[in-house]
Parts: sequence; C-alpha cells; structure tokens
Amino acid sequence: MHQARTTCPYCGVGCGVLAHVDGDRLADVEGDGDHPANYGRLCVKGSALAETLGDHGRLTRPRVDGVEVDWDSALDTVAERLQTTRAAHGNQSVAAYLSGQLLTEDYYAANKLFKGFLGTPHLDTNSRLCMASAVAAYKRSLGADAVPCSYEDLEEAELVVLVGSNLAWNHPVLYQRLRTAKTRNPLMRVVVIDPRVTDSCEIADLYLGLRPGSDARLFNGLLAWMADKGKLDRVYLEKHTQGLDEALAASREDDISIEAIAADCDVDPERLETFFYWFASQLHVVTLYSQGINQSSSGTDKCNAIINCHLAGGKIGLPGAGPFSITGQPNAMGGREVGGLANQLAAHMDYDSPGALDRVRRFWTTASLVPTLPEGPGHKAVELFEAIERGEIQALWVMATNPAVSLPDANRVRAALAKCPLVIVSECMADTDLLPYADIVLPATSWSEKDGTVTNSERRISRQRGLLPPPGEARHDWWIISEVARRLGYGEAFAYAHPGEIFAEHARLSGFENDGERVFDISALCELDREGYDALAPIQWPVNAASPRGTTRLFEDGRFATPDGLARLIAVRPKGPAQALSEARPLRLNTGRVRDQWHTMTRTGRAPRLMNHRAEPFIEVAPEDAEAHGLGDQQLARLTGANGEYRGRVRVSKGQRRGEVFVPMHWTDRYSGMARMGSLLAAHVDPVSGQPESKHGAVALESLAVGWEATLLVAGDLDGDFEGRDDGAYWARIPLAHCRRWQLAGGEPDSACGGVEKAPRDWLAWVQEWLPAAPTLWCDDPASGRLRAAGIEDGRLRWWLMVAPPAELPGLAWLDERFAEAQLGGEVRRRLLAGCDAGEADSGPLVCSCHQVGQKAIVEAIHAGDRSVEALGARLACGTQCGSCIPELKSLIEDSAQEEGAHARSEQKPETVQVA
Ligand SMILES: Nc1nc2c(c(=O)[nH]1)N[C@H]1C(S)=C(S)[C@@H](COP(=O)(O)OP(=O)(O)OC[C@H]3O[C@@H](n4cnc5c(=O)[nH]c(N)nc54)[C@H](O)[C@@H]3O)O[C@H]1N2
Ligand SMILES: Nc1nc2c(c(=O)[nH]1)N[C@H]1C(S)=C(S)[C@@H](COP(=O)(O)OP(=O)(O)OC[C@H]3O[C@@H](n4cnc5c(=O)[nH]c(N)nc54)[C@H](O)[C@@H]3O)O[C@H]1N2
Ligand code: SF4
Ligand SMILES: [Mo]
Repeated sequence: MHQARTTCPYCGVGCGVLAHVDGDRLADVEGDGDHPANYGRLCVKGSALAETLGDHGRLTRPRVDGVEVDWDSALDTVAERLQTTRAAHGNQSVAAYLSGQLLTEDYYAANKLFKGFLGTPHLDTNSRLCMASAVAAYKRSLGADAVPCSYEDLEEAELVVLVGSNLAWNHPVLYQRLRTAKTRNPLMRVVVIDPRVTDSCEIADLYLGLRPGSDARLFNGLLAWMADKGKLDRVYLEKHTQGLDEALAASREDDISIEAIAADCDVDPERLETFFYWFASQLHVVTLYSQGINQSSSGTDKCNAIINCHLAGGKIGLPGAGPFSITGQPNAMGGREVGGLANQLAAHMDYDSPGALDRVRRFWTTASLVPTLPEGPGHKAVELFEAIERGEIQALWVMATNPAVSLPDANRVRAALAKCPLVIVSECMADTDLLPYADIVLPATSWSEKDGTVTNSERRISRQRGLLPPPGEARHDWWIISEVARRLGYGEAFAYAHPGEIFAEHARLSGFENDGERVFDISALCELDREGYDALAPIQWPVNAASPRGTTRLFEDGRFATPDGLARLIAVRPKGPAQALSEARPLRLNTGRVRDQWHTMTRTGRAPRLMNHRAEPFIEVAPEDAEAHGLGDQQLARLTGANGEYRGRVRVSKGQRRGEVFVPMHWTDRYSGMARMGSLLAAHVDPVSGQPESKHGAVALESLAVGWEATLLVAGDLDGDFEGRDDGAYWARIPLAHCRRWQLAGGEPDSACGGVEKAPRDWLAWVQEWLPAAPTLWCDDPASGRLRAAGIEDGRLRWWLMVAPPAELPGLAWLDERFAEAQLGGEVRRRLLAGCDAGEADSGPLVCSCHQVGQKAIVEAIHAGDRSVEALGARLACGTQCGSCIPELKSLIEDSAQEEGAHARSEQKPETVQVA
C-alpha cells in the first residue's frame, strides 16, 4: 500500500486528493490537507472516486470500422485517412473537438498538431459551451483572459454575490469554504441571484429570484444607481479605466428607476435596492458567476455588465474583491492557456494579437520542419458541426467530450456526425452515445492512470499523477496525438517521451518574446526536469522571473493587460433570450446540474452511491404549473422543445418560478429512453463568444399518460443492457450495488379503472422472454393491475419485479443486498415479495450520499427532537462528511417546523425566502 498526491478530475475547484494505492487498485481517497484549494476537504463526488474505477466498461482495444485492431494499424489508419482527406479537400476539411477534461499536455499537443501542422484553424473545445463568454468578456475589459481573484478572496470578502451559480452543488468544496468563512465573519453577506431557489440559498442573506435572462438589465441598473447615488470610485475610474460614459449612457437608455428595473427583472423592488445598496457601499465584494450568466445568447455582455460594476467601484485587484468567473471542468483554464478555443492560437495569443502568428510559427519550427499555421480563426463549436453538416468538414477527431449529448440541437449534431466521412473518437468508456458515430475508436487512459497538469478556477496549476496501470491497451492522449503526428511526418516536433517535456515546452512558449505583454506566463517552470515536474507543488500563474512563487491576485497595481493599461467599461444593451416562448411552447426551460452526477454520467454513473440522490431523469415544476397541467409529484411527464422531446418524473418544487421548468443535463440514451436535454434546445449562440444559450429554452409540458409502471431489479454487471426496456413509453436504468434497477412504464391508461390499465401486458410471457430465470414467486391482483414476482435460480435471487406505481416501492437497500446472497434462506424467500425485512424501517429517498442516510430516517429523528444539523449528524452521521446535504437537512428541519406552524416559509414568495 502506498500513498500519492493527485488532483480530483471533476470540477474546477481542483481539489488535492491523497490516493491510497494497493498494488493495482485504488483502495481509497481522502482530501489532501496540504492542497491550497481544499485543505483536506472533498465533496461526495471526489470521495467516491475509488468506486468509479475498475476495468469493467472500459475501452481497451482500438477499433477501426467496427473491427478491433492493434495500435499500429489504428494509428496508421488515422494518419492515412487524415492525410487523404486533406489531400482531397484541403487542410480546412479536418477538425478537432476537444475538452476541458484533457490534461494541459494532451491539449497542447492536440492544438499544436491541428493548428500548427495540419494547418487547420478548426479546433474548438467544449469550453465553448461553458467558459467562452467569460473569456470574451475578460478580454474585452481587462485585456486578457485572466481571472483576477483567488479562492481566499471569497473568504475575505464582506459581500459575496453568487450569480447564475449553484455553488453548493457544483463547486461544493468552495461553497464549504465560503460557508465556514461566513460563520467566522458574521458581517459577511451572501446574495444569490438565480431564477431557481437552489441549495446555495442556504447561506444567502438575500435572494433575488429574477426572470431568466434579465441579469444584464439588473447590473446595468446597478451601474446607473451607483452613479446616481455618488457611489462611483471616481479616482479609480479616472486613473485605471476608460469607457464609463458610454457604459453609463447605454444603461440609461432603459428606465433606471428601481421600480422599472424590478419590474423587468420581476423581483421585489425593496430587495433589489437592498442589493444595490450593499454592493455600492462595500469595497470588498466578490461577484462569482457561472453558467446562469455564460450560457446565454448575450452572455459576454452579461459578464461585462458585472465587470463594469466592479471597475466602477474600484472593487478589483484587492483582497476580497473582484469579478470571479468560476470554471467548471477540471482543466477548463488549462485549455484556455494552450489555445484550445478556435479563435485562439496558443499561450494566450490570438490570431489578431500583433506578431503572434509569426512568433508561434518560429517557436514551433524545428531543424527540418516549418509549421503551416492557418491565417485566421476557425469555427466555434456550434458552427463547427454546421460545417460538418454542410460537408465542408470531412474529418473530425473528438477527444474527451460528448457532442452527441451536450451540444444544443443534439439530434442535428448526431445527423451531422452520421454523415461525416471520418469520425475519430478518443474515449475511456466503452458505452457512450457518441461511440456509435465513430469510424475509429481510440481507447484513452483515464484519471488515476494519466500523468499531467490541470489549472483550476484560481489559476492554480496542479499535478494529476498516474497511479494505476491502464486497462488493456488504453494509451495516454498525448501519446496517441504524438504517434499520429509522427506518422504524418511531424515526428521531430512531437518527439515527446513524457508529458513533462510537453509541459516544459508550453511553459517556454508562454514566456517566449513575452516582455510582460501576456499575463499568462509560466516561464519560470520551463526548466523543470522530470523530477521537478513530478514533484511540482500547486502554484498560481503567472509564475515568472518577477513572481517565481506564483501570483495570488492580478491587477493589484491597477494596470491592466490592454495596450494602454486601462481597463474598459463596456456599453451593454440588455437582450432577452433568443429562444422565443410561444403558444405552442410557453414555458422557459432551464437546464443544469445535480449534486452527485458529472455531465454524461460516464464515471459518476458507475458509483451506485451517487445514483441514489436523483435516481431518474426529472422535470422540476412550480406548484402552480404542476396544478395547471394536472401533474402530481413523481408523475411522469413529457417536455417538447425546439427539436425533440424529454421524458422524466415531475418534481414539484416551491423553489421553481412559475412559467419555468428545470431539467438536469446528465441523462443520455445509456441511462434513459428519452431524457436528453440537448434535443430540447435550439442552437442560438452569443454573437461575440459563440457560446450557446443552454439555459433559456422554450418548451411545452404535458403529462405522459401510461397504463402501468414497473420496477425491475436484475442481477448482473452494472453496465449490461436489457433489451426489453424499449417496448414501453419510459425507462431509466439505475445501477445499485449488487443489481441493476430498471424503472419501466408503458401502456394506455384506462380511466374507467382509476388510471391503471385493465388488461396489462402479459407479464408472465414478458418475464419469460426477457429475464434470466423463470418466476419462482408470483403474486398479482388483476383488479388493480398490480403484481410482484421474483426469480430464483440455484438458490440465488436473479430478478425481482413490481408492477405498481413506484410510490409503493419498499426501500431498495434490503432487496439489493439479497442479490449478493449465495443461498436465499426460507425466511428471506417469504419476505421477498414484500421487499423488506420484517420490522425493518424503510429509510426513504436518499439525502446524505456519504453515509447513505434517507429522508424518512431524518424526518423521524427531527420528530424525535433533533432540530439542528449538528444533532442529526450526531445521531445519524448525515452531513458530517462532505457537507453537501446540509442545505437539504436544513430544509427538512424547516419543513417540519413549518408543519408545526412555527414558521410560515411556504407562504413566502421565492424572492423573500432568504432575507436578512
Ligand atoms: N455536481 C456537478 N458539479 C459540476 C458539474 C457537474 O456536472 N456536476 N460540472 C462542472 C461544470 S463543467 C460546470 S461549467 C459547472 C457549472 O456550475 P453552475 O454554473 O453552478 O451550474 P448549472 O447548474 O449549470 O447552472 C447554475 C445556475 O444558473 C441558474 N440560471 C439559469 N438561468 C439563469 C439566468 O438567466 N440568470 C441567473 N442569474 N441564473 C440562471 C440555474 O438555475 C442554475 O442554478 O459545474 C461544475 N461542477
Ligand atoms: N443544456 C445544457 N447543455 C450543456 C450544459 C448545460 O448546463 N446545459 N453545460 C455545458 C458545459 S458547461 C459542459 S462543460 C459540457 C460537458 O459535456 P461533455 O464534455 O460532452 O460531457 P462529459 O460527460 O464530461 O464528456 C467527457 C467524455 O470524455 C471521456 N473522458 C474522460 N476523461 C477522459 C480522458 O482523459 N481522455 C479521453 N479521451 N476521454 C476522457 C468521458 O468518459 C466522457 O465520455 O456540457 C455543456 N452542455
Ligand atoms: S469540489 Fe470539485 S474538485 Fe473538489 S472534490 Fe468535489 S468535484 Fe472534486
Ligand atoms: Mo462546463
């Protein structure tokens, strides 16, 4: 057993992880107490990392046209087909689509190959769907894509504004740091601006549940308000900025009375003015913004409207102050550093940066190779797939992302991929929605096997370290890219033996002819040898001769990265969402994340403990809308959007605004029948950044009428498929520890029979067709259409079936355990159809993933007198590990207090839920 330090592969917080390795296996992980991002904490996803590993479900052999081949022939074929495509259709007919989940070294090598040597500008990344607006806005105002703040600024601030960020779920460790800081500093205030009441509201002193898309109007209003109330920092503005007059004039084009702004944003005027007052009167303000701002058809303007207010008040470049765009993916920032966006070249140089093309060309030139750089920027993600659809791009290499799911209008993306003559996919997992479109599949190593660096939200570079041997023949992404480059004749420029060499080259380029012009400069790290690279401790860029130990905060001297050193205020004219509501599609669609899942679930979906918090695809609906549509909680419903349909279970939520619904982004065709949110959205993008409007779709909601619902548990490996799922109206697959759970629904409702189909499918025949063993136990009630059955073979439980609404399910932990038993005893068999032990309490829906504590157990403890999070933790251990469920615990405590009439929370409107 040995211990190694590495970095978590999920969110942009970039937590340090201590891995306990037992031979070829990762025994366990814990937070690295020395890592400055997390000081020992991990969230539930991070702490479940060991449970997501293992060879099952991994890609282990390269595949060409559906046939497994050895690496040599796979790489030869990639090189040959890329070359043939270029020869026939030109350099610009090949493209790459990368990801903020690649390591910096992989990213650098891919960017260098495509832009430097294949001579195509068409290399973009999923960061286009994520950070592009934030990047464009920083560049417009600060002159560089440089996040000015650090995590400690959040702790040192007197006011923290969370706009379009559900920090509690999506950056949980940072949220815990903020929460602790707020406990230490009772004067600190937190404001949450989000159309939805999220768990992040738990620490909010003020909540503004604004109309979706109205943020620019709100921050423009704040700017004008500051001016009118004498709250501008005139000295700072004069010395360090330009553009105030234009920005102010633009904000005054709308009525800037509090009442008018409040009406446009649909918030309470008093609360709005409170926010304005707090913001204007406090110097130490951090505004932290994320996808509720970026994923908009005017996201760049929204980011600038926020930055304007910080510049106007001099709230930047100081401890505890600044406009802080938080990154999502573990290496979103690293991708921006290497030039992974199609409008970038490399090392924070763009095509239009003076001298950049020539500089990069000279830097990449070797003894006998001169790069062929494209002259101008390439297609941004959405355009890239449109160019594929038009046939202009004939070859696409996708690495570490899933455009078949995560792009808007995803069905059209699928059609384009199907048509593209050459699709190469580098991927770790064997079963994703993208792989059926691949002509060539390249098995990549994954977290715990890869070696390299990532940069987190506060510009901190950390090492991910290779701990385990790769499964089968999986190879590192940088190696695959370099081997293809070699076969194309560019070996001299890609003669890397180790990712440390790529890092050193990247560091050298960042300092090459820099002279302080480019903020991104890590030239002090370019001399790192292999040992130094392996030992590299987390460090924040810039890391150069002037700051060899890294840099906590940027722009402290008020000098910005623009040619004249002045920051720019940008004139912003607020715009509403581009996806218009209509009679046919009257509801605003919001999409985003859940606490325990990561994107398309290829990794988090493998840990049963992470599946329990939200087991099925869902639609969050305001109580009024649910009622108007005749929908009850947990009922199945259907959303129809621009280009497709989504089916999931209704969650009636008081935190949801009327007229709006929220769906998770995570479910794919691997996990449910029709729950891909990407097909609901039309592909509208921000004109400046090219970032798609993923938060503001237009949909119709209706009940999904079915005659029966069933729950099936089947023994077997977690990733297998079950073909009988597809003959109903709905299915969802949910891995449990010892079996797979399937939720199934179908049939025609029969109103004469209370909504339950009178003559349901012939379950006996169905069971015999699809399930691994004949029914051993059987109990049905034809009058109500209900049925329970189980199949036992050789003394082992093979399957368990209940045909009834899922509300009638017992807690599934007991049944799941039975699948692990080698010989079912007589008493267990007698209990099997009931699905629980005699006298065993069912603990209800899961709340605490770390300690697997359910809602019923918590509510019982509250009724027994545990009225605080601490008391619940002492009794049940819930909330004592990562803390992510604390907001839910609090709301259960509140709900039960409310039941007792102590607190009328439900009477309050969302805007007034959290008020100091
Ligand atoms: N658990 C988990 N954590 C993750 C990820 C994950 O998949 N799972 N992914 C990571 C990645 S890549 C990213 S980019 C981040 C994203 O982190 P976040 O940006 O926090 O995530 P989202 O849930 O997409 O959206 C944030 C919030 O924006 C709100 N919103 C929607 N429309 C508007 C609007 O018009 N105005 C305002 N002010 N708010 C609005 C939504 O209601 C939502 O609560 O999370 C990272 N962390
Ligand atoms: N409607 C809507 N759409 C969205 C969003 C939203 O909020 N709403 N959010 C957007 C955002 S912010 C993001 S970041 C994207 C995320 O969306 P995607 O990037 O499409 O989602 P992931 O599941 O993270 O895809 C990563 C893939 O890479 C594989 N992989 C992991 N590690 C490696 C590796 O080291 N090498 C290789 N070769 N493969 C690897 C994983 O198995 C997985 O299949 O979705 C975007 N789309
Ligand atoms: S907060 Fe983010 S980086 Fe930290 S453990 Fe959780 S997912 Fe990993
Ligand atoms: Mo993201």
